[in-house]
Amino acid sequence: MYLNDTIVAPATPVGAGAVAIVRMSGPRAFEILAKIWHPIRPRAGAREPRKLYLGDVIDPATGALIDRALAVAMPHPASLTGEDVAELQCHGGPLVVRRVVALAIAAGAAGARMAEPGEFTRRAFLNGRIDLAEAEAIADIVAARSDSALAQALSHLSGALSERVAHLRAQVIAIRAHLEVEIDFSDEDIAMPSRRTVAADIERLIADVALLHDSFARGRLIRDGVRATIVGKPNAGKSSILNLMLGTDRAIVTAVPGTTRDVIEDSIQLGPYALVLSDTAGVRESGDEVERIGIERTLRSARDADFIIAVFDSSRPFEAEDADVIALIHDHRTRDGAALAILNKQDLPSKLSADELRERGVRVPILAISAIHAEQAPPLRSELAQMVDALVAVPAPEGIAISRARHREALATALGALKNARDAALAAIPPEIVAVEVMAAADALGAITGDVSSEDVLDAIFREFCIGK
Ligand SMILES: Nc1nc2c(ncn2[C@@H]2O[C@H](COP(=O)(O)OP(=O)(O)O)[C@@H](O)[C@H]2O)c(=O)[nH]1
Ligand SMILES: [Mg+2]
Repeated sequence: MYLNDTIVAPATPVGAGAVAIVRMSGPRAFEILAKIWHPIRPRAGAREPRKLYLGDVIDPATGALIDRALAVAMPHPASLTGEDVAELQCHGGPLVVRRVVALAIAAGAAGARMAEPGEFTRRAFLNGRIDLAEAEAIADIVAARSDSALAQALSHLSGALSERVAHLRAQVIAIRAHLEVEIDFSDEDIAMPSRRTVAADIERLIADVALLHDSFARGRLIRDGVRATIVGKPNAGKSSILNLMLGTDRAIVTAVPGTTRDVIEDSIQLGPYALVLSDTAGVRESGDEVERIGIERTLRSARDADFIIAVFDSSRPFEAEDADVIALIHDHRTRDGAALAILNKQDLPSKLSADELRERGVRVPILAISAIHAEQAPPLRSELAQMVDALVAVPAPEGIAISRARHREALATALGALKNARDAALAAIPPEIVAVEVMAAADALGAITGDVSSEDVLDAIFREFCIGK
C-alpha cells in the first residue's frame, strides 16, 4: 500500500439502486475527475469545493458518454481521508459503476488504483483524521444490528472511548514523570515514603483500568447481541418457538422427532438489544450419524451461549432427555449465564407441570405457553426482554463500555504491567525498572487509539471493512 497514489472504489453496495457513489482519494483525484467528468454548464462560475455539480462522465479515449452524474470535490486536509477526495454520484446500476471505476483507473498514466478493503478509513487514520478506536467504531456502525449497538458505536466514534483511554494514559505518563525525578537523583537511596505514594497512585489506576477492562462483558453483548440457544428434547417445540419469536416459518417444524439437525441462527431486536437465537437439534441419544453431529453442535452452541432457552413438552411425561436439559441449564448457570425454561404445548392435556419441573431441579423462571399460537409471542418476548435487560445492565464506568477483544487484550496487558510496576515500586527496585513497566502500560493503552500501532494490527483491523469504506 502506497500513500501517495490515488485510490478509487464504489462507496455503495453492488447492485441496483437510485444512486451509486464512486469515491476517489489521493493527490490526483481532482485531475482524474477533470479527465472523465465534464460539467454541463462549464461557465456557471468557478466550481467551489464541497458543492455538487451536474455533468457528464465521458470516456476520454473514445468520447463515449458513460453516465450523467453529480460530482463533488473535497480538498485536503479537511476531507474524509485528509487527502483530496472526489466523489461521483452516478446512476445506481452495476454496469455504470463498473465503467466509471474503470475510467478512473484507465485515466492515462496517472490513473487511480482500486482501493483495498477499508483503505479510505485507513488513510483517514494514517492522516490523523480519526484514531484507531474511532475507525473501529465506523465498522461497528455499519455492522450494528440493534439500537444499543448503534448508540455504543456512535459514542465510540464521537471519541468517548478514546478520551477515556487518553485520560488513563495521561495518568500513567504522570507516574512515569514522578519516577524521572527519582532517576535523576538515583545515587541517593530510594525514598520509601515517596515510593508508597507512587504505589498508591498506581493502585488507583489499576482500579480504573480494571473497570474499563471488565466493561467488555456488557459492551460485547451490546455490540454482538445476546446469544440465546434453544435447547430441549426432540419434538418439544424448539423450532416452533424460534418461528414464534421471528414471526416467520424460518425453521422446519414437523411431528417427526429429529427434524432440526444443523444449528439455525437468526436475530431479533428485543428492546434496545439484539437477541441472536439459535435453534438446535433435540438433545437425545441417537444412532443416526447426522443427528449425532447435530447434537454435538447443540452442546457447543449451548456452551458458547449467553442465554439458554430450555423447552419442555407439557403434553408428555418427564423423560431422561429432560433431565439432560436440566443438567445443561445448571452447567450454563455455573458460568453465570442466564436461562429461561418454557413449558410448551399448554393447549394439550397436561402430563408435566411447572411444579414437577421445580421438583426435578429447574431453578430458573418457567413460562407456560403454546408455541403454535401467535398471540403467545408478546408475553414470551416481554419475559425475554426483561431477562436480557438484567443480563446486559452490568454497570460500566461513566456508561462507556469496550466491545472489542483487541481493546480488552490491550487493557489486560496494561493491567499486568501496572501490577508489576506497583510491586516493583514497593520492593525498592531501581526507578528505571519501575519506569519500564509503567511505560509498557502506557504503550498498551496507546495501542487502543493507535498512538502505538503496527502494520499487522492495522491490516487485521481494516481487513474487516468492505471495499470503498
Ligand atoms: N399442540 C401443540 N403442538 C405443538 C406446539 N409446539 C410445537 N408443536 C408441534 O410439535 C411438533 C414438534 O415441533 P417442533 O417445533 O418441530 O419441535 P422441535 O423438534 O423441538 O424443534 C410439531 O408437530 C409442532 O407442530 C404447541 O404449543 N402445541
Ligand atoms: Mg426443531
